[in-house]
Amino acid sequence: MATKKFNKKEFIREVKANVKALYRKNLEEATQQQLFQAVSYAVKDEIIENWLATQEQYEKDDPKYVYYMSMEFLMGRALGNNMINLTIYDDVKEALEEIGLDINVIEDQEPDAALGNGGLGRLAACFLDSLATLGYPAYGCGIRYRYGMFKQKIEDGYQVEVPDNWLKDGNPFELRRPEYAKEVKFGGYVRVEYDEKTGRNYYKQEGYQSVRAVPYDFPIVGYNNNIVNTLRIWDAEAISEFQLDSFDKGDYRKAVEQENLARNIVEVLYPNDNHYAGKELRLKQQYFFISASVQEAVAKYKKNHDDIRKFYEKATFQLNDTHPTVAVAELMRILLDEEGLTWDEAWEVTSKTCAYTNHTIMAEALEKWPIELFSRLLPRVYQIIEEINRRFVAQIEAKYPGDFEKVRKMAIIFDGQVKMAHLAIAAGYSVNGVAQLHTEILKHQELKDFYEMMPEKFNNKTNGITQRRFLLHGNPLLASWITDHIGDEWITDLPQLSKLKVYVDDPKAQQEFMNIKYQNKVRLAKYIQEHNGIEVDPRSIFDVQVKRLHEYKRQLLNILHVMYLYNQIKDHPEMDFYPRTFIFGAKAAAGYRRAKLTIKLINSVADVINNDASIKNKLKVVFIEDYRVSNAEWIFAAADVSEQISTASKEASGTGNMKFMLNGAPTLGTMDGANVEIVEEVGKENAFIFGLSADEVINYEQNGGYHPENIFNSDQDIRRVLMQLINGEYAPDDPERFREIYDSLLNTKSSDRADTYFILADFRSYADAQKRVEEAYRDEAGWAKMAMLNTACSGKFTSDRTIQQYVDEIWHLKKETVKVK
Ligand code: Z2T
Repeated sequence: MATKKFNKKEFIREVKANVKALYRKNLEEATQQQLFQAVSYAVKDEIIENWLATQEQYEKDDPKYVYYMSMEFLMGRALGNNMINLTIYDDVKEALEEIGLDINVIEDQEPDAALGNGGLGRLAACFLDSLATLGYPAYGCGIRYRYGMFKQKIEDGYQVEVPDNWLKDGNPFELRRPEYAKEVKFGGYVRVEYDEKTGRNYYKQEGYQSVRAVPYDFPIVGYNNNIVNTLRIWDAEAISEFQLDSFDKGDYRKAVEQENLARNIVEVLYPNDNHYAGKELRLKQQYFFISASVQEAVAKYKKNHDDIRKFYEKATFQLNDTHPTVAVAELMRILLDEEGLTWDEAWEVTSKTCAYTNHTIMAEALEKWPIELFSRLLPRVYQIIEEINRRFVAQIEAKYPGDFEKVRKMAIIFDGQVKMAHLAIAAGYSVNGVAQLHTEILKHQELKDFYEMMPEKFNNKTNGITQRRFLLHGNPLLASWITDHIGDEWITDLPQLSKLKVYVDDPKAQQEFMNIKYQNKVRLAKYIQEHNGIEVDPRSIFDVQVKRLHEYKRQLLNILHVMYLYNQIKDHPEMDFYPRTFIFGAKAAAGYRRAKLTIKLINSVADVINNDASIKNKLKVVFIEDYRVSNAEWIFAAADVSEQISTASKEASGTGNMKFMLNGAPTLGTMDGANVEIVEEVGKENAFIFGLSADEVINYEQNGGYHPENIFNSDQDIRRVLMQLINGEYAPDDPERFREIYDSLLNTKSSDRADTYFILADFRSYADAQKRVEEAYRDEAGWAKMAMLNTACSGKFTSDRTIQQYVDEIWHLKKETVKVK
């Protein structure tokens, strides 16, 4: 099984040769960026043989593939991860040292591949890692955005978005594959022709515009198993003039339009997490990569098979939320119009191929396209969806005769809109949620009607994360400590971490464990000093909330509590208070005003508190600029406390919670998403749980009875904090600045109920839980034990387990093995 042996001399020679060939320079003259490129090409060389061997083996075995269809792949950096999975990290490190290079500096030159927003995109990346490591044939299918998630600058406390030109220096790991280019058509109209011979109607799209989809392949290296799968992301190019239909030759206006279409389509990732904006260009992006990917999947199948009616035996499409759901109709179109299947034949194939994952119950995230837009952009695909809807509605009516309510609630097309979730559920063979609680809410609340009609489709797949990136690479000190104690099998079998349980009461192990945490805090403190210019004390409690900024995630609850603590310390300077550093990291969607104002609030509170010498460094507040995958690895490793404080029922799963746990940070959180399962694994005595339950929240939402103003009136600490939002305490130059936030908590004049996310309802119990954190931390041995237990009990949350469950219960793939020649 082991990979072929690493040859240090050869590797060094290759790095030198690459610097020459790429930049006409010697090592000494090259910039760090150029050295990064040279090293990466040398590592790519190590990958290529395995990549070839894997694809050859697959070709021979003719396995079933999963196509993981996703608008987002939040990959982060590739170099470090590839070296880790090739098991050459330490070898390369040594080789580089020999020629005077620091592997950390080299790795730091690589821009993150930030082709995603947050949890959903990072989940896709973890899944690819696990698929390759477990040896399952898989393609990631997505878009090669020219600009990924924006870079965040903080200016005067406000977020400023800077374009992420991640490809500007060239991307060493990608491979352009023009031989697999596909044409994707937009607009025009559908002409129907009746064929006397076959007695069938034929549908042809005419007067359309088209773009050329050109795939770029990224290697996905399995851990120590010679397997290399492929992430295939599509770039858009203009159809060059000599490829135009003879009909269109000389049509200058059309040529220009098609060029613009190509340029716009893959230009930039929409920076919205859990929010649907309904933009036409977004639908174009969706159809663009889906049409190209489905065409490619069908073409690949047809190379070795002639009965397209058995397509589903060799391919399954996992739809990462509804964003790729147009795949349902595109597959139908190809089967009907290009492969000549009957409707029933095509439907059988499609409904045995497509499966759908739901990632949120937030209503504002639901994709509902206006018919006008949809049918104008995708006229033939729309016709097909109309027919799917007609038949589905007939099914509903047959099952619930006379119940028009059911049709109203469940139809795919209704009220002038195309409802993508309904399409995905009606057409797919599986519907899954991403944590137990989330799946229960889907079955009994959000998707109740669908669950009642087709319960067999519904299942849960609790999310997971890859320990290769978030422990082995991100926390090398802890990784090697663990390996010293229980061996290294945890790298591919995370539940083995439970073997650490025998050490949790051992004072020496406790000390070593906490010493590693301390060193990671020193590493993060340096990063904060360099990037934020704030000095933090690694001996203070590092209390961390890093995730996208969203009202339901309640960063506001956290910072209001910081304001409350500050009041306490000012009022009672003699009070015993264990020094705390509150660390935030979060990007707000560019158009999400209230989220951006919350960032300003956090930074304003930080300004006041960090510059108040009277509190003697008991409190620090840090907002880490440009939170992203690469700095996340360091942040998780350094955290003492994991803030997972969403309003119960709103966070489908969360995955950051799992990364903290793996790195030994107990959860301070609500009973929401996967927190519920984390507590189940580690025990509630090793977490700090507070707040309303999901049932209580849902009950308030459905029956009313929540009155935040009563809390405001009866709790003077809370009232004081809220008043500080509007008395200029944190905005002396403009006391009205945070009025909107104050209003959101108390005023019903906005269209929503006041305090939509139950911040006042949960404030006291949150403050109590924070108090328990402080008490627990004072007990050094007790805390060390709790931290170690979190790591030891995190085995369930590997994405290897999640992927194995997808394979066993949804995809039914067979494991491949690859021997290296
Ligand atoms: C996203 O990151 C998530 C859900 C979305 O619903 C969209 C985006 Cl961009 C459309 C997140 C969930 O909020 C989070 O709870 C979950 O852990 C993650 O997806 C992966 O399932």
